[in-house]
Amino acid sequence: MPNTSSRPNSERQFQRAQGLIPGGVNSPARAFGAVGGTPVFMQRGQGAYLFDIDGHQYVDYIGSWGPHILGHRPPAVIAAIESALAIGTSFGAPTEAESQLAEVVIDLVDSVEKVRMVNSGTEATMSAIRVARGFTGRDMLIKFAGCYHGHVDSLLVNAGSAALTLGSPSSPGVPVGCTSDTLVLPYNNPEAVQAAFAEYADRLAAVIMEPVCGNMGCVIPTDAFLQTLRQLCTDNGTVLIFDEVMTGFRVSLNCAQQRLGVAPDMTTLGKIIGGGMPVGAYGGRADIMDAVSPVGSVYQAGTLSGNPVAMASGLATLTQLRDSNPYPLLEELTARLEAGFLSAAQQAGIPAQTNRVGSMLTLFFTEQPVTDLATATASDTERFSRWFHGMLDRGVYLPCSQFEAMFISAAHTTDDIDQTVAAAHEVMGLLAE
Ligand code: KE4
Repeated sequence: MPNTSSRPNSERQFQRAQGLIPGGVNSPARAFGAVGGTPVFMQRGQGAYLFDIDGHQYVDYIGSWGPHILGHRPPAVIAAIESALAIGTSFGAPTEAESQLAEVVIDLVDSVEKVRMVNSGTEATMSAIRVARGFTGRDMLIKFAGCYHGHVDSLLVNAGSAALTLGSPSSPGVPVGCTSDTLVLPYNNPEAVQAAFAEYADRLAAVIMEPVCGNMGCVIPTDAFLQTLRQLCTDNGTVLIFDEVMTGFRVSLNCAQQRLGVAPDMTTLGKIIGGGMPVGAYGGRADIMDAVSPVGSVYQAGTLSGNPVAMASGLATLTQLRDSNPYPLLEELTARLEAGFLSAAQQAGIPAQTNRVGSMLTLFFTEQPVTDLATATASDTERFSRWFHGMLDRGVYLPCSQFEAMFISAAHTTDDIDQTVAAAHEVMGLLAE
């Protein structure tokens, strides 16, 4: 079992970074805030592995928070990026590459008839909401507690004090007016959705949700929840937005919507669509998407949207996923890991639950099934922190929060899984002490 616990260079670089960048990181998720300790500074990635600046190797179960479903530096993706670089980086003019990626997205995501490229998942969800509001002429939104859709003002919102009271900002800097049209409901609660539509139907522009949630840890929707949402949105002309930034091309080549059998009106994408380069996208029914400038009057724009290098990376990624179909392997490897974690917890007498869809997996330290934010936050986060560091010190790089999903890639091997499970048995034994 490797011992990666000594990381003096990461300590030094984190000290330096904290004087230059807020918290020393360019995204809070990387700051180890939920687990304590010093973030690991990485030197490079290759296949299923990350290598830190202290010379340690880790089996990577974050994959840059989702994009690297093929592992780090898949040859075809790197070759495509290098070819694109040979002819330039960005022109601020249309290129064929944008149409090529759009064609693949429209081919793979049945509910998407037109699509607009942006540069991040946040841009995708922010734009989709604006389009839904412009298309319907309505202002109100429904989101669900525990779902995260990027740092969009109208979605950085706490649930109202009572079930059907409108939300309040969850971050300083978000004016009350930005969230006063947002209703926050419990996930997997069809009755709450029915009550909200009974109260606000003709004011609701959109419902936005993670079709499989990854941001309270992995939480799986019930069929009743999904069917209720779909029917009420259809009956009331409310736009159903599936935020597939995490699940898109992850839980199936055709996204969560195909796996769940529910077609949204709009879909947002990110992460895998860029293959590690900055790409987001939003798309959906043509009548809705034609509301977007310059066809319609809903404004959205971006200097680097659809830049050829990012398009090449995304196109090579989706092409390889379509041609190689790694999904059966991903199911098998992730199921093996899930079984190994549960077995290790059981042998150590540690209460644990797992939720898994495809190669998205979360191990919760709790006795009860996790079906929404309330049951997720009942997990033992102190025990999770010890689990995280115990695994990290044994060369296993897990998401640094109980409320994230871990990801397996097509580059992982059965050996990687079995070594991870062996480390899990050691750490669970320590947790039981
Ligand atoms: P980005 O703006 O980070 O590309 O995407 C925002 C976003 C939108 N929708 C969903 C379902 C998401 O999961 C995300 C971003 N996910 C987080 C991790 N849970 C990214 C990690 C980070 O913020 O650094």
